Amino acid sequence: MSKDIISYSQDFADKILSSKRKFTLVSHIDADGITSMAIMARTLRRIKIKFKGLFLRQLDDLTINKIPKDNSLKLFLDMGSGQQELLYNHQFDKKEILIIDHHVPRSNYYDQFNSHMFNEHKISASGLCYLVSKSISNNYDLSKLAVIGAVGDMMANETNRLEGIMRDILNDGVKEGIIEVTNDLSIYGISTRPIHIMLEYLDDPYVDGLTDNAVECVNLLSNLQIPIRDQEDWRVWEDLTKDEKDRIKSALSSRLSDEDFNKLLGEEYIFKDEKRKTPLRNAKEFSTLLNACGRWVKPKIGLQVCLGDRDRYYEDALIMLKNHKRVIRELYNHILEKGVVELDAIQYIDVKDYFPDTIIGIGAGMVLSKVNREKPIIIIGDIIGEKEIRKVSARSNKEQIKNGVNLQKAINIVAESFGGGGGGHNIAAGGYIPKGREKEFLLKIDEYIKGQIISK
Ligand SMILES: [Mn+2]
Repeated sequence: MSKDIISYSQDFADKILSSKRKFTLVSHIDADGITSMAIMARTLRRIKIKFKGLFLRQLDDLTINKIPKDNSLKLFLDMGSGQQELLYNHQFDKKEILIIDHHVPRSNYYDQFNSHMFNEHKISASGLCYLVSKSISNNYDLSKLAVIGAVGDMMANETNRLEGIMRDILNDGVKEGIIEVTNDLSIYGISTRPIHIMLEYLDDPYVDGLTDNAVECVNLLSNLQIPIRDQEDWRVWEDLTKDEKDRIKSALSSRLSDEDFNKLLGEEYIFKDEKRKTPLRNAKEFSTLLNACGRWVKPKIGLQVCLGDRDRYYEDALIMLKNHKRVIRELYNHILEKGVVELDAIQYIDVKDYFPDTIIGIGAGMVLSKVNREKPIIIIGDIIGEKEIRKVSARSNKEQIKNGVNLQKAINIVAESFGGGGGGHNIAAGGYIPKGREKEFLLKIDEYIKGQIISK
């Protein structure tokens, strides 16, 4: 490595500062793309560089026509490194393109700041944008946006904490006094979900007697002498005292294996400058709000929230988030209404094009306890814009795994034998198969899982 990532980010910042052109920022519509756009927009505004913004679902043959043919400097965020040939073929000049990206670069025709050049694999595009921004000026406050993008892009998922250079970025936010790192339960909803509902919704790991069982969750809390309401409102995890939290944690740990219990623990990044009991209060919920805006193709609403709107756009974003959760709930009800088809070792349902492929795995996980708990569930669905391939999502549970089920292997091997692909974990996996071969695929995966159980 000839240069380290920090000094490279400074060189890259100089390229931005020395440009006399107007800017066009082009970014992706997910949480990482939206926060990347927000970081660069704020950075350029602070130094009075004019720019326009453009969000793209992806950069391909169709969408490239949206890139203006003008003399602006096009700064690509969270995309671009893998599409340099496409840009080149569309006659974009080397002088009018800059790229900040963390996807695998395909070539190096244009100037790019890409984490793969430094062997950094746990930094988001928002993290890279922040490094550039910090080289331009002391924009430490923007570290919060960088953290949201990283959490949204699942950079913290493997170890339940941000690592490497992303950790240094996190620490900038801590030093600024805007981020607090807690090492505690790390699950969705610590700032907004009433505690009994937070427990009821636990699905990874599934907690016997609590998951999907609101009555038992309320009972547990009353047995532990933890009030679920205060005078004004339901209490959320963030409202509890350390002692109350410890009591819940030990109740959970007594119901789970050490391995499963540890899955629930990890870091949460709390934003002290945001209102309590809102989805802006922690990185997981903030990034989910942005991803919901992206899935409904309204990234600009998310951007306005990142830029500070807490009024009209924020209200809209809350509606997106509600919609997102509602669709997941509809999928859940749809599966229960239609019912699954049972084979010897699996059960399945084809949800056609009724739901976005990005959420069918979430639905499969939620519904498993309501159908046959002894067999893995497989959901097949269409992928928007794809005619040739279909999405497959599979979910299992602890008991099935004890009996030998390993969905990661099953999906990976069987999908590949059909010319598709996939993977994941033993309890949850997903992949792609060619359209028209669903029946064969299901029969083969049924055989394969039968084999896993027998050979156990
Ligand atoms: Mn990204």
